[in-house]
Amino acid sequence: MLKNIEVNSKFWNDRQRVIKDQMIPYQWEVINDLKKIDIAVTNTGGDTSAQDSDKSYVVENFLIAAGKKQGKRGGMVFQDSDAYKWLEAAAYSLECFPDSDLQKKADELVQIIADAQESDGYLNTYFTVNEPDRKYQSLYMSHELYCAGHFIEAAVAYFKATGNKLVLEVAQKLADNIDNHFGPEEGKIHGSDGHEEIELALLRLYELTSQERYLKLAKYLLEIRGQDSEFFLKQQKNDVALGRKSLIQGLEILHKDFNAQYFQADRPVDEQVEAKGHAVRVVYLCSALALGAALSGCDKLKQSAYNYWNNIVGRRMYLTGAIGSTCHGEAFSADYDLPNDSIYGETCASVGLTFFANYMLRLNKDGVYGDVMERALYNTVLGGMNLDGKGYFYVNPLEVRPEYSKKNPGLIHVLTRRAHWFACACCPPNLARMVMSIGHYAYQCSDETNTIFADLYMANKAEFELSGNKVVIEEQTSYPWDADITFKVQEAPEQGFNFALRIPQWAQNYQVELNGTLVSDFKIEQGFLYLASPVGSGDVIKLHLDMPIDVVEANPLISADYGKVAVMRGPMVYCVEQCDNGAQLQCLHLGELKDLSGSFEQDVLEGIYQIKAQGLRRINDFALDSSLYRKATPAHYEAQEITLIPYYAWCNREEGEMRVWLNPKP
Ligand code: FUB
Ligand code: ZN
Repeated sequence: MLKNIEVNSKFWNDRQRVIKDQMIPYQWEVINDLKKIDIAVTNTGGDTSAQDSDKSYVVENFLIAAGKKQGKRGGMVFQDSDAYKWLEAAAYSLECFPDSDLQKKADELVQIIADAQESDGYLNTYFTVNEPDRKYQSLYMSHELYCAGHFIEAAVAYFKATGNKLVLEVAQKLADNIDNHFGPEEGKIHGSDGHEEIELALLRLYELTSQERYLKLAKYLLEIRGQDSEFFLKQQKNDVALGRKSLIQGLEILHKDFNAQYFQADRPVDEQVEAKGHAVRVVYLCSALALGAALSGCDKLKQSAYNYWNNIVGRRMYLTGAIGSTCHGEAFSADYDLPNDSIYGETCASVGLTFFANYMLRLNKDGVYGDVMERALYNTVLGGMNLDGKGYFYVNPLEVRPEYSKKNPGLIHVLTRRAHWFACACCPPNLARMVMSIGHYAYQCSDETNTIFADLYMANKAEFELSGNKVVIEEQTSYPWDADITFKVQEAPEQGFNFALRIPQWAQNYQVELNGTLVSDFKIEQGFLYLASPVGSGDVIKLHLDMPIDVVEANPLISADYGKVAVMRGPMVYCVEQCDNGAQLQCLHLGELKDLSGSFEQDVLEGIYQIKAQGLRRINDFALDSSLYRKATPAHYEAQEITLIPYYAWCNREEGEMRVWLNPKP
């Protein structure tokens, strides 16, 4: 296993630093109500519950639940999760950048959370304070296990980073409380939470503690989902009969058309063959299916994970690794329905897709999972934040026109400026925990085959425990800007270890050297290059992947992209912005591949590989203010040099149009 990793990549360190210096302190102030929340006038399009004040109430809610403060609990029913995600991001931040002040704050928060936990292990400020008789009875909307899952994940990370015992005790007591209430036994609840998250968290707790009961419970919660497709409906009807109110302001307690698909609960997971309903829920479920299959060896879980994977990646994913085509229910829609402008593409959903891909890689060493992981990570996940760490996207479009977003209610969820914060603040801390833990995605190991797999390239120094032996590797590279990667084995057991390097699908040409000599003695299997002989202490392995500029097209079944092309280089998707290219970006045409060239520009957008295309712009010879339509007439063009930037860096200069899919040469 990977024991420690020090990420030295400038690319990742730059992003980690802004999260450490901007986002974590900002959110600390928000959750403690040390500052008024600066929420841009936004509509995230899905969750209609509005923050009714500029207070977050997050930490105050725990104090009220603990009886340490008087007052009214505030915020959303799942407001507790903001504290938990902050704690998890802080945990990974402490791993990367030890900081006694931050640790002190986090320790205090752990104590406050512990004080709010009930003696039987139950932990949720809404139900403890407001409706103690309603615990676990409104799981379609309550987010109780969702919040519990976020706490448990945070606890695992915080315990690993700091050794804080209290956090783990609270997590185990909470997991045990859930175990006492959910399960196949008579008298227990035979269902799960409307929003998946607990399943993955229990698996992570199992990995840490080796307590079988957590694996068993995670498996139960995965398998019970959808067994009774009316489980949530029955709870809703019961709430209505008892005259209870909706737990989410603005959402009806009982929708006219109850939709079990929204919760992935219309049928059991092993019968699911399509990604349906709320996208974040789907990928959290999928992550747990994949990790659960890897940990338990269960074939049914494995098959379910594959089914979901094939549908999402084969038919419902954007070029940028965004998922979720509609704002209605923040959801998947239909195969190949991938509109670029009215997209949802929630940042959390791509964080979840990254988790899913990473766990699939653990289940089956196939490089294709690494390709999707990179696609989601380098494009949508990173596009979710400003370069200065002060703004965030919830929705991640591939095409925008600010005026339409402001005036068309169907596009109002698509912001064209990143917001400082959101009433529903799920995305920024999700992104923070992902970026801060990026080192965990660099390698995986197999003790059985004595192999280290390099999955995600980044400069780092990593220590492993492999088959009981210590291995230390230093990796040097400027990836993702080029793909010359050097691994120096600094320590290894005498017999050495097997080394496997992921060859991304975009790398058509590659070569590998061992101690300065080109090697041809390797095999390629499922997207990994396996060196023929074990490597040992002192060995230097150099991998070169060609990273050309590529022009890509979409499957013609995706009507939104039909006839269009996009530009990629390595894992990065490129886009054009109005500030570089003028307005009416739909009139631009790329030239041929040979007309594209690029260079690394340190002074542009904090250092990017920028691409220039010798292209064309259609001349608009429609008389202004006259007609919209006419008989088709041969078009005229003028030459235009087109500037393309990596998608993740868009919207860091002036507000304006942006698009990813472009016209090819006419
Ligand atoms: O419901 C909790 C979180 O809020 C979801 O994961 C997001 O999609 C947002 O709706
Ligand atoms: Zn989110």
